[in-house]
Amino acid sequence: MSSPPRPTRDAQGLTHGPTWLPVPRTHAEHLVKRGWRERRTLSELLRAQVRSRPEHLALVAGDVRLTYADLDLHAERCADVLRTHGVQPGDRVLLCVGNRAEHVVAFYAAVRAGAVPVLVLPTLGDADVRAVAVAAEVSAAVVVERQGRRDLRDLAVSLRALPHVRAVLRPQDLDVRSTPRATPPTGSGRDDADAEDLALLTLSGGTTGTPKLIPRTHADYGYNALASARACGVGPDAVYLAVLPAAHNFTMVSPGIVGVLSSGGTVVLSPDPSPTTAFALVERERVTLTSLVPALVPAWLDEARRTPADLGSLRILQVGGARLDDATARRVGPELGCTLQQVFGMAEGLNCYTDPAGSPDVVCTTQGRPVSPGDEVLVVDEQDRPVPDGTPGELLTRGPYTITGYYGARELDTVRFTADGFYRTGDVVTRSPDGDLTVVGRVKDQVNRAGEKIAAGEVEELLLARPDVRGAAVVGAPDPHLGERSVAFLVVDGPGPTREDLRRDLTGRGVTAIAVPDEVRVVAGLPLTGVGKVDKQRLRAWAQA
Ligand code: OOB
Repeated sequence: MSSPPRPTRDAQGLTHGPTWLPVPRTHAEHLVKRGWRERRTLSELLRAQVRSRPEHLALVAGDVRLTYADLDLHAERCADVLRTHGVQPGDRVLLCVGNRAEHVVAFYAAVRAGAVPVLVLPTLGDADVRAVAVAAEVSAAVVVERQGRRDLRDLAVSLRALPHVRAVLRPQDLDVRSTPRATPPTGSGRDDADAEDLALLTLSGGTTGTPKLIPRTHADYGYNALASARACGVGPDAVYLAVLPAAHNFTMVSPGIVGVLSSGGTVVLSPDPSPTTAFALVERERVTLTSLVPALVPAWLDEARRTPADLGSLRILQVGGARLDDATARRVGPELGCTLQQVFGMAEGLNCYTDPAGSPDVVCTTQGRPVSPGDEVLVVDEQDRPVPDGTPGELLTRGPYTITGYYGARELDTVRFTADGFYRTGDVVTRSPDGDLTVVGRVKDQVNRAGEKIAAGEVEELLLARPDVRGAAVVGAPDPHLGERSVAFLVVDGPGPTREDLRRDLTGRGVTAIAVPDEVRVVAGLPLTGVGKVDKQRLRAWAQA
């Protein structure tokens, strides 16, 4: 393969030349022919619904309730606000808004103006947000002033000082609380974009270093959203509750906000992920679908036992973003009275789902199958040689909505993608003969104990099977004798097990003695990343302390 063109930087540090590589035209046409690529822009997908059901409820957030016609009008007005601030087609616009109506309005407004929203979680640190703004060379930003206890006003000031930034707006500057009905909505406007254009930049889910920018096009993101909506049975009667951060890919496109709004359903944004807030919204809005990370599931199951709220409308609970242990998975159906759907996805593309009508065994022990027949998956050993079904190996993937390179990071691309364009996920999986994938860990998430490699994920699964263990994470800590020793952080009911208890329990279950954690630390809770995945970086630091 010849090396792709490289961007260059001028004296002010601005880049010129390609920062991302579109799929070659001929391949894009092949994908369109197979039905694996959307031909309309994200904005056109929304407009089609505005035309079909203008008075249907599209978005609920706090006291804001917008019909499709309202949403269309607000997006149009907000696109004008962005244009007034100098935003032009192709410009990047950073959105750090949180679970507010303005996140959705500004997203569609930016897209409508032909600009490229850069989706940032309000929990991302100031330095990382600035690094993202610089890497994407954003020309404008919408930044919330406060998120929980966090004050983001200094961040907004520092973004304004960047040479390429022309405007930093607050959500209230977009004024979605008033109802503009001056011009009747038609859903007939035109966009400054083509389906094969860059639609948005989303951030990688990694917990190390500055997040990488992921370029997604209208064609691939729209297809991702609609294929996912089909897999989840989402149509106009769907009411989706966004509990996780709205800017995360799970909440945006699996099928999430974009999938539901492109299918004529209703999106409800929860201001926080607590089950009390969420259950009240489920009852009030007759929510049919919601999505969680595994760390939230035990608290939801506990609250379901005592809540007075009627959860009868809830049809599917999606769980993904990290491995859901089998024991908790089996509790979801009986205790919440809805169907569990496991979702294994990544901002880089690939989305896998379990079949809502599938056998409970498969639904509770696997993370599903790729949503598109165009998705290719390989499970390989260290030499990239395919391993037999059932054998753990790294998952490589290529497909109609999976990127083949990051944004403006050509060096990284050579490491994270194979020469023929497969993305190296870093996830260790097994594949069943039926094609169901089970995630068993991360390539590097292991403890190297005196040369024996212990897969952290496997030990965590064993620990979580104990009735007194509610949360478990295993990391390595430097050890003068072993090189690394394994430390298990446990969230427990009651006094919790000692190391000796675990040794007896695990070896009694036939587990090799090496897998028994060398040290057990009981903690009140596991540290989580912005979206709610266990933060192993922090745990490694704790383990060393
Ligand atoms: C989602 O996206 P990201 O980009 O924040 O993180 C992707 C990584 C995957 O490579 C994998 O390591 C992990 O998160 N992951 C899972 C998982 N789902 C994601 N690991 C085990 N079991 C699962 N079910 O996290 C994301 C994007 C779209 C939909 C759902 C999740």
